[in-house]
Amino acid sequence: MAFKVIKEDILSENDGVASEVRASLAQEKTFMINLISSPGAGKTSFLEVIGPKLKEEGISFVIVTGDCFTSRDAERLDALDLPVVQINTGNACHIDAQLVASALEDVDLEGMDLVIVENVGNLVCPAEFDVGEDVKIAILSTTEGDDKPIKYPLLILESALAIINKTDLLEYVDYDMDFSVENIRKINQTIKVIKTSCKTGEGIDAFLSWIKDKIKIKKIT
Ligand SMILES: Nc1nc2c(ncn2[C@@H]2O[C@H](COP(=O)(O)OP(=O)(O)O)[C@@H](O)[C@H]2O)c(=O)[nH]1
Ligand SMILES: [Mg+2]
Repeated sequence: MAFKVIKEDILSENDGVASEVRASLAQEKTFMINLISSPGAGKTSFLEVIGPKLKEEGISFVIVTGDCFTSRDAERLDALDLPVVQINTGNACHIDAQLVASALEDVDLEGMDLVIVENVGNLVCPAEFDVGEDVKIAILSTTEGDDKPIKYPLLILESALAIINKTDLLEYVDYDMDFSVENIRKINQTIKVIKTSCKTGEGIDAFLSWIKDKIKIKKIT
C-alpha cells in the first residue's frame, strides 16, 4: 500500500514539471515527440535516417537522447552533425520531465519546430511518465516478437503512432504482421501505424509527411 502512495507522489510531481515543459513549448509552438521502444528496436537508427531529411526540409529540431550510462547514441547523432543533447539517467529506466526540462535549459527554443526525445530502451516505465511531449511514439521491431503490443498495452494506449521497424528482416523472423497490427488496433482505435526499415528506407516518407502535418497543426493552434 505504502508503495502505491510513493509512486503516485512521484508521478504527480513529474506531471507538474511536464506541464511546465509543455507550456514553454506551447509558447514557441514547438512540437515534441517522445520515442519509446525496447533496447535495440532502432530508435537511434531511425533518427540517423530522419535527421538529415528533416534538415533538408528546413525543419529546425533538437534531439534529447537518454541513456543509462553512455553517450554512444549522442555520439552517433553528433557524427551526422545533428543537434543533440545527452541525458544520462544512471539506473533509472526512463526519462522524467525534470530531466527533459534540464536538457532544454540550454536550448534556444525560439523558432524551433520540433523536439525529439529518445527515451531509455524500455517498454514499461517510459509509458508511465509524461515528459511534456505532444505525442508518444512506440517503436516496435520485427525482431522482438509480434506479441509485444499485447504484452505492453499501456505504451500502445498512450501512443499516437506505432512504428514497426526492421521490415527488411520479415523474411528471416517469425513475425505475424497482421496479428501485431490487429492487436495494436484493438488496444488503441485511433493510433496510426507505419511500417519502416532503416535499411531500405521503407515508411520513412510516410513518417516525414505525418510529422510535417503535426508541426504545421501546432503552428496554427
Ligand atoms: N536490419 C535492420 N536493422 C536495424 C534497423 N534499424 C535498426 N537496426 C539495427 O538494430 C540495432 C539497434 O539499433 P539502435 O538504433 O541502436 O536501437 P535503439 O537501442 O532503439 O536506439 C543496430 O545494430 C541497428 O543497425 C532496420 O530497420 N533493419
Ligand atoms: Mg538508441
